[in-house]
Amino acid sequence: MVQLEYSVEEPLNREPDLEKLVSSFITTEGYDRNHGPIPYLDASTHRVSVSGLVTKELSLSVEDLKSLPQHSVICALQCAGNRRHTMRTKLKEVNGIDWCDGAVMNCRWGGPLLSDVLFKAGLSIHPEKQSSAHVAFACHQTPTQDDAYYGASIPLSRALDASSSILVALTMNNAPLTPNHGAPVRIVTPGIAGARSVKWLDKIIVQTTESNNYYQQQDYKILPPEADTKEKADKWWGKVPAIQDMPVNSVIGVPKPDSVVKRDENGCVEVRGYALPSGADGPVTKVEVSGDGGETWTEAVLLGWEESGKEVQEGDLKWAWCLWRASVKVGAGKGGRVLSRAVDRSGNTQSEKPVWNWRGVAYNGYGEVTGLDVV
Ligand SMILES: Nc1nc2c(c(=O)[nH]1)N[C@H]1C(S)=C(S)[C@@H](COP(=O)(O)O)O[C@H]1N2
Ligand SMILES: [Mo]
Repeated sequence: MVQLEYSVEEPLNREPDLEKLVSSFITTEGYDRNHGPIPYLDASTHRVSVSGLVTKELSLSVEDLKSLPQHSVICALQCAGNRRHTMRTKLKEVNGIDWCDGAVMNCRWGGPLLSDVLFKAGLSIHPEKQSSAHVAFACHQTPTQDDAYYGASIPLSRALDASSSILVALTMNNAPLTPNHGAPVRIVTPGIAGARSVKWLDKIIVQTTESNNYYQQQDYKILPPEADTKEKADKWWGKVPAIQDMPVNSVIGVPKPDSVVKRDENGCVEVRGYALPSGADGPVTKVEVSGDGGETWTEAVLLGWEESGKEVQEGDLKWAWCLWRASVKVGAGKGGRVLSRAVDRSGNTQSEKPVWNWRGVAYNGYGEVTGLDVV
């Protein structure tokens, strides 16, 4: 029997304090998102099978995975429900955990490339089927809130592309994975919603269809606004694609909402936050802030890797978040508000008028801090 912590009824879901989160380029204590209990697996006996449309089925131990070439990637891993609280409060009530802006972490992950693991198994798939095929990941160690297991899938084309840096990860920040983050092995999908980064991985399957799991089929999808009741949502799940790439985003971490902020001699306030590129379109190239409701914008300073010490190389930044700092003019008085907006390498921008969706996922309206008492 696998030892479990937490339960299907009450899984561990928590996010760190935002000010702390934006104080370091590499996140040491990230958020936790679980749809069931946390299993404590034995790394010495755990196995990951590779099956489906492959020429040779594999059953890999952690040692086998360590014997493949090891890669590392710094990437932001973000729950698609990050910022749901803002959608709920600014637009309309949504369904799901009330995440504020902290359901994201920027870590260094290590392990073999998924593409190398797939190459080792060899593909046995009709060329015509290859472009629409998927790679499914699963964890059958425990049931989840809505299904008998946890599963997800991504397009095979993305998985086979070594430059997409998808890892069968064994380490986080140069240490073995901890149980809450998926020990001994998880998938890490840079640029793609956290829901596809399956923890406690035990199966990789090459298949012609998407994962059948609840979290691929009936959750983590952007339903159209007309799907505004459970009955209507149920009609839409099968018609809307599963979220893969996450959209460009930015968030203000400092000052905190409803806090007292002091202006400098120029009438400016110090603001700090993080910004995320869209999918594979990183890095973030520009962040702007506004202290007058979007009339005028001031460019922020992007902090990048220099802040995090020599361990990080500049070329590492494609999948990473970017921390930023700005000094912005804000009028004195109560009810002060500052906005932020980011642009990535491909020119993707945040939504000025974000659209409501039933599950409150992939919110990327402007970053915003409100209720400031500006003195
Ligand atoms: N096996 C399993 N993997 C999982 C989940 C889960 O509930 N079970 N949650 C997913 C979701 S929705 C997210 S956002 C990330 C969260 O990863 P973290 O807990 O390490 O932050 O893990 C993903 N992988
Ligand atoms: Mo998630």
